Amino acid sequence: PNNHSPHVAILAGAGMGHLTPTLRLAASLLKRNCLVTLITAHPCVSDAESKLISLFLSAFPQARKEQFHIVPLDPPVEGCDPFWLQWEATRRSLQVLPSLLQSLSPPLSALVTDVTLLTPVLEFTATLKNLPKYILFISCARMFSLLASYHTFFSTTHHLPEDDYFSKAEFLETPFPGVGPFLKSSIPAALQEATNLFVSIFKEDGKKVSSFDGVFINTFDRLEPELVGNGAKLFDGRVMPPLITVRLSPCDFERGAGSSKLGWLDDQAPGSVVYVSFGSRIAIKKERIREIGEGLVRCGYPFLWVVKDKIVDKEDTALLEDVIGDELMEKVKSKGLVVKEWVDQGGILGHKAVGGFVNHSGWNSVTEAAWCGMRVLAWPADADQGINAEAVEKSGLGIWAKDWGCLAGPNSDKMVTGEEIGTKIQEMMGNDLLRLQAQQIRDEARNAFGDGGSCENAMKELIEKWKM
Ligand code: BUP
Repeated sequence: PNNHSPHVAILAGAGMGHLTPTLRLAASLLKRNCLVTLITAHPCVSDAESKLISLFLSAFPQARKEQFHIVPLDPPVEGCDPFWLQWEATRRSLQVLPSLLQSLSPPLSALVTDVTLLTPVLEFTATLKNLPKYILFISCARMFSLLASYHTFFSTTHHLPEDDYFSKAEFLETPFPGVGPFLKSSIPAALQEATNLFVSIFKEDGKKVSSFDGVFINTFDRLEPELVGNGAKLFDGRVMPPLITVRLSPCDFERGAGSSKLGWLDDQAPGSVVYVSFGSRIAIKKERIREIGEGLVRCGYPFLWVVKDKIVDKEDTALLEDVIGDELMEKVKSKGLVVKEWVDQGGILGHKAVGGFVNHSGWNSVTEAAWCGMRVLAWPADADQGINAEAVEKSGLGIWAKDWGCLAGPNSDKMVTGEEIGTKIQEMMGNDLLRLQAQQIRDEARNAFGDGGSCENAMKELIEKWKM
């Protein structure tokens, strides 16, 4: 960095699905000679988050770190997702932001904020008039269109009144240009309950996206052709911020966070292994975990299976045997590798032995699969995952087990047997067309993000603009 290096502050949000792409963006800016100040909340919800921040800071000693203290919600809210609570508590703890940002030297060229913090960030930076502000959107562009248009769903001139809007419609038409209707079942469950805390955040923040100068988003044309490059310029009488597509794929500093099971993978035949992981924060019921195990035993392919049955890793203390049961444990041991720990997903997806990925379609996982040309069997739980699964299916990256309902969460009562799971995995692993499509997607991703590609050029231009 020199005098002409832009200085970018990045405000991180809670949860590995948010922190991981945030640190990848920070790493990418540092590698492009920007000065970066990372702003994080203290304390983090999970151990995985604290560990990743430390790994990042050791790998990039030139990065600056600022932290602010979370003021816990008063009165405390019981029984709510701890990551949502952290988002809400963070929103209420950002009064420190103006003085913190003003104290940074050299003066900031830009601020990038996690998508969960939009309204308070605008409020607390209102005095910093000339500071360009960007959103880091950690999901797909289609989900962004839902955020930007969500408040208009309830408009009484065109739609049903709020209370029965979701109970009456199968599809939700969005007025957002270029975006087809949403399947009601793909819309996050929380956004279908008029009184949910998340609804008010989403409505309030959705109206504000147009106050930002741009949206960093990890997607590319082949995954979402109807949105990337054709992003709406105008919507609801507002000028929409441009979508800045960025490649946020696994970085070297993440490697130390978990094992990549290299020894075991090296012994497996190329393309033979099914990798199974449902992200960092989905608690799956024991009965379902056991059916998944039965399915893996039946599918006939070796597998690497990451088991998780608690939302927050600090509470995930049960022994693997107790979660899946001794009998199943014996069966799975002879056919695959089952672990209950953080793994190096980037390393695993890039290993030549791995031939398919069964996952919940968290957007980071989907884009990591796309980057590695790995076919996917999507079994979404909730949140944005149904909308992400639509992109998996439409782009040809994978198949979506739609008739299984939700993997976990409020609408996950449907019984899915081990036999069904095993058959569906065989369907994915035996599908050569899918394998080729996934490889094509990888090649197109590399073109878009490679030197001279459209995304790379846009990023260079932006950094030049920050220097002015
Ligand atoms: Br679990 C696990 N190792 O063992 P998603 C996850 N990851 O590297 P989520 C590991 O965490 P949200 C593990 O590669 C991805 O980058 C994985 O993000 C990494 O799902 C990230 O896929 C998980 O978006 O977050 O965790 O459900 O709810 O925000 O989508």
